[in-house]
Amino acid sequence: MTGENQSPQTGGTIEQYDAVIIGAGVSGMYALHHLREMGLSVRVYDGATDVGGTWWYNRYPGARVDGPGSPFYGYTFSDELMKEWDWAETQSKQSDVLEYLEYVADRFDLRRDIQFETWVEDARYDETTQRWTVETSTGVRASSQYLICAVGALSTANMPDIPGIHDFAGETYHTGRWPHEPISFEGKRVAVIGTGSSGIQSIPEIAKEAAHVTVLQRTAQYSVPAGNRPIQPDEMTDARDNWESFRTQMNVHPGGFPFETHERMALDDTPEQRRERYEALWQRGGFRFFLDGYNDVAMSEEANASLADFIRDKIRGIVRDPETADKLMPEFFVMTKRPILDNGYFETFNRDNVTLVDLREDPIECFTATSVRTQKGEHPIDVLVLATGFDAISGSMLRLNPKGRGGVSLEERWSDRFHNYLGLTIGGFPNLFMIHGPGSPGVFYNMPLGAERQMEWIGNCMRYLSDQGMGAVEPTNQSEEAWDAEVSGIANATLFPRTDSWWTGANIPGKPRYFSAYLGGSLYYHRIADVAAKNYEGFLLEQAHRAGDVEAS
Ligand code: NA7
Repeated sequence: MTGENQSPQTGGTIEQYDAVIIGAGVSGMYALHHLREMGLSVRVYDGATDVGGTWWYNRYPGARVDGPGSPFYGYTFSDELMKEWDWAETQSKQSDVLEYLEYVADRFDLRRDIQFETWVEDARYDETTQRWTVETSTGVRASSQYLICAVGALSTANMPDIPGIHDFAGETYHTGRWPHEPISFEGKRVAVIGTGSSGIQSIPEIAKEAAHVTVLQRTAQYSVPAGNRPIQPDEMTDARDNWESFRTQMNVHPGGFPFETHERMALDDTPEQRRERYEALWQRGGFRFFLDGYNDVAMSEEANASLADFIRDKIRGIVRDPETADKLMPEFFVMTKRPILDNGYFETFNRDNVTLVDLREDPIECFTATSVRTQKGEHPIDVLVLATGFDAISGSMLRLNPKGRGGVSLEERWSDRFHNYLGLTIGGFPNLFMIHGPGSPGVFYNMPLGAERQMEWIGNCMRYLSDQGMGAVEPTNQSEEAWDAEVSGIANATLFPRTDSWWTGANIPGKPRYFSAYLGGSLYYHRIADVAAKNYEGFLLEQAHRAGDVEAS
């Protein structure tokens, strides 16, 4: 159904669609393609000027894929796309990933159904019509049966609230909101707050150019060499020639990559054998350092300590000044914050123009117009880089703050926990679907592939509703509670919830602190398929109020 209606309240025009998608990043782009292939009318809204989502925003120096990388970080839905696109490096640069996404947008003619520079300011469910109405920053209003929230797990920037930060008169940039024009650090004194992936990727690049870099570190981090290298032509050929087999492996692998799994446990090996294995993996570098080691590292304190000690020794071996090396010693369970890949991060502290401030022993007091003042001294600066991360996983849903049945807002519904069923749906919010939301594998899975698989489930659910003459679907409270217990049960068997991280929401003051991602890997896709096979067990289906509301074909 496509068309326009008059709004009863304002008399303004409301565009009519089967589905509205919020976000034109990796997930929203696929959602659009998939729903269009199903024959539905779809409109996508995005605040940016083009596709890419997180890859459009995160243009900071050194930004690269920092998980298992190319050629397997990308869409799998099109064999032609796989044949046509050449990846240059294993850890693709942000600009290469963005170029790929732009190519996908061209290749599948996506932009004709995307309205850019349009921020969705409100989304409300109408129980009578069983439809959502969205209001946007450009004044465009739209009504749709389905609302697909592809709002990004890492897209709501975390702006630190530090006394005087707004008095700072120099340039300030957040890594997740990086300007499009080139930023020169030449001859400038720069302070970087934050040593997560974004800080650790950008600090070595900034230090190459700046007069001086002051790194303001709250938590010392484990990081391993990214092992980035060019992808050889025969590797791309192999990936293409054996694509069917790679894709099958990706679908069964716990993280969505075509890697062998193993049953090795650290505690079954001697300390010497462990070191040998860690050393070989360190020399190769890349995210597989964490995957190809031992399976008990995320479960057992003792196994965890063997890997943590190894990395701490590496840091001590790289950083020449022992006092700086001491400050760089991470203390939490390794892997319980997002593992980090770097290109010469620890080596950067051997440069004369880099100073490390440990905020745990020397906290920031305030910013002035020209400096950052810590308890032990004043650091004059020209540029402030905020590598302070995101209100992750649930943050962008809360920023959207849709209003469901009875006008209840998501903020109210999620005040204590991120209630959801299957990481896809929320009770009281019929016909709303999330991609990579809380309760799903999200950032713990190959995100383009995860988006495809979640979206296929959503499309099938929509088709089922249409076939059954149903107008609305939402989970019961009991199914949400059972899902919450399942998600928490898996997480609580690991060390992950024991560390403060953006995975647990601990980086955002006042946020419910618990581990909300589904850690069961590809088991998730069996679980959601099983629910569908049982005629959407755990969901309430409501008859369509008006004929013609459901036209999924
Ligand atoms: P992260 O991993 O959340 O890192 C943010 C960093 O900023 C981290 O070191 C935080 O310290 C630090 N931080 C945040 N707020 C403050 C304040 N107020 N004062 C001092 N330090 C602060 O975000 P990233 O963008 O690096 O990484 C997200 C990425 O993970 C994503 O883009 C993928 O690449 C993978 P903390 O550790 O909380 O003590």
